[in-house]
Amino acid sequence: MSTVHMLDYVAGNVRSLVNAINKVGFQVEWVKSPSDLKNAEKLILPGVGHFGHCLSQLSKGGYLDPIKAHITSGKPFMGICVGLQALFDGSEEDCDVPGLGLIPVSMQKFNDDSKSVPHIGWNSAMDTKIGTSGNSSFYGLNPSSKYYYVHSYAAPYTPGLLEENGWSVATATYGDEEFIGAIARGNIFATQFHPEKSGEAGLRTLGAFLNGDQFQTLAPQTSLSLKKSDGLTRRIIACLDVRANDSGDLVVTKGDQYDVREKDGVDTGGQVRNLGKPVDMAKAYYEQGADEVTFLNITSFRNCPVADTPMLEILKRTSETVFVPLTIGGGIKDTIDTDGTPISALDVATMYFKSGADKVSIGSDAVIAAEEFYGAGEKLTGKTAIESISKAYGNQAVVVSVDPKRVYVSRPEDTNHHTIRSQYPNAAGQSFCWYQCTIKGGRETRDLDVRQLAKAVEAMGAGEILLNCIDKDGSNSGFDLELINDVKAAIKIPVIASSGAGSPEHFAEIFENTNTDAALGAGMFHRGEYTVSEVKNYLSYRGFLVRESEGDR
Ligand code: 1PR
Repeated sequence: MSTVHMLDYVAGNVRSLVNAINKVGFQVEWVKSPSDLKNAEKLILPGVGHFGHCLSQLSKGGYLDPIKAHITSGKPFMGICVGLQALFDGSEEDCDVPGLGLIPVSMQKFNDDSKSVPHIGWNSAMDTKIGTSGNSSFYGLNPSSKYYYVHSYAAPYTPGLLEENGWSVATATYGDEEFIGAIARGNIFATQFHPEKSGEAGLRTLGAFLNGDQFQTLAPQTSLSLKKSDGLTRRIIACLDVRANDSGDLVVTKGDQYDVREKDGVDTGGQVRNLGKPVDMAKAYYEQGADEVTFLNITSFRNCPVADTPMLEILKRTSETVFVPLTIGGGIKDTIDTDGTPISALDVATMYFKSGADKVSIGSDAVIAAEEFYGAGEKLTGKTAIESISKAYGNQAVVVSVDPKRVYVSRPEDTNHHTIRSQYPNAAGQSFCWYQCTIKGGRETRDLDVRQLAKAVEAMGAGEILLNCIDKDGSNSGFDLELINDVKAAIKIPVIASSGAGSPEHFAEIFENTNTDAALGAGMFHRGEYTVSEVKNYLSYRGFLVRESEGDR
């Protein structure tokens, strides 16, 4: 097998990249010291998180000059995400730290007046020359494919500026901002998106780089008239609630209002509902076109050492066949191992990232941290799980999963919490309600409302909110639109709507009536009532932009 050298200079989830490289027929050799770079023929520089931190780490480790020497020697070089940003002059994210200065542009933060930041999801990488100089593109980038991006800073695109100096550029558009999604010249190639998380389209691009396939002619039917409008698609996420069944095997389960035990049946009454095997089901959803897969380990690690939790094995196996982002939730908090050793939330998250997760999702611990945040007069301690994980791995790696329940009141003055006037009064005729946060899988309610939680965790550095709703969970009656609108209005980070999906129409309804960034389904997929592709086909028919799975074309 041919080899590619890779630099792992900051904590980052590189396992999925290694899996993707293996999948396209190459193996990774790690660069452990600057002198290893002399032996590198092909070099990949991945990167996540903070621009200044990444560049300072490279500089401190003595890597900057050997990287420049590799690039000037003409040997193949690929930068991914912050690895792309490193090639530029610098970034607004840290004005004191310069980039390599190979491309005379600086990264700017997305203007966040009208859109969620970070920019998370599937967007284009459209070669700017398509349609002007024939029908070819660089490194297999296809104008009708979508690629997975996650970043808050981007290189703004000025037509012609870089092309005049021999660069090939592919762009994406987020809201009204067009930015550089990929760039190449000679031996250099870099992508702002993550090819290893971009399904078949990403694997094609990675393979093209590794095989030195710089320019490719596109199929004649490739549309040259694709518009440069906002290219971000509506994200559809498949969620697998996983727990040990009564025989101790991890199974995918699903309940309603968080009760996952069978209610009737002579043989099944009281047992954990078993809907299938986690790895197989995740693969099936990937093949159906799920844009992300989320695992919620709803009983986290009971009775076994943290490092042996079977969930780690599930992630490892899943990440070998699923090339879209994987999120894992459940039990991410400071914890004590079965032998009494303390393990920090960051250590737990690190185990998950090393096993192939791209994001971790924090539930109960986020609620406790938010209560402490308000208790301390809205002061950050730097010590919470959210802060420590987002500092080490970047905000995009931290999702907060929220499990709220409606609490009705007669008048807003009857509570200190933020209320909404609902179109759906309760049986007592009360139409005001607030959304109360819960912990431990809904078993304990807390004196905190969902907006307070969302604002606190945004301040701590969470990158995304997974917004469940216990009242709607497993109901098949559609999402709680009022809840989503309430939370979206309070924060800038993306929100994933969850709980209640029962049909493709429910997904159209949520995208039409709220600004949610993504929508998640569980039971309807697990019970085989609809596939992810059926949901996407329906959304597409209704005029929403979705990523087609490559097999559908
Ligand atoms: O608190 O950090 O250990 O995390 C525990 C995680 O497990 C939380 O994210 C919490 O939401 C989840 N969880 C705990 N108990 C349950 C349960 O069901 N008994 N599952 C549970 C929550 C919520 C969604 C669900 C949607 C969509 N599941 O992921 O899949 O409601 O369902 P639907 O489309 O079928 O309506 P911590």
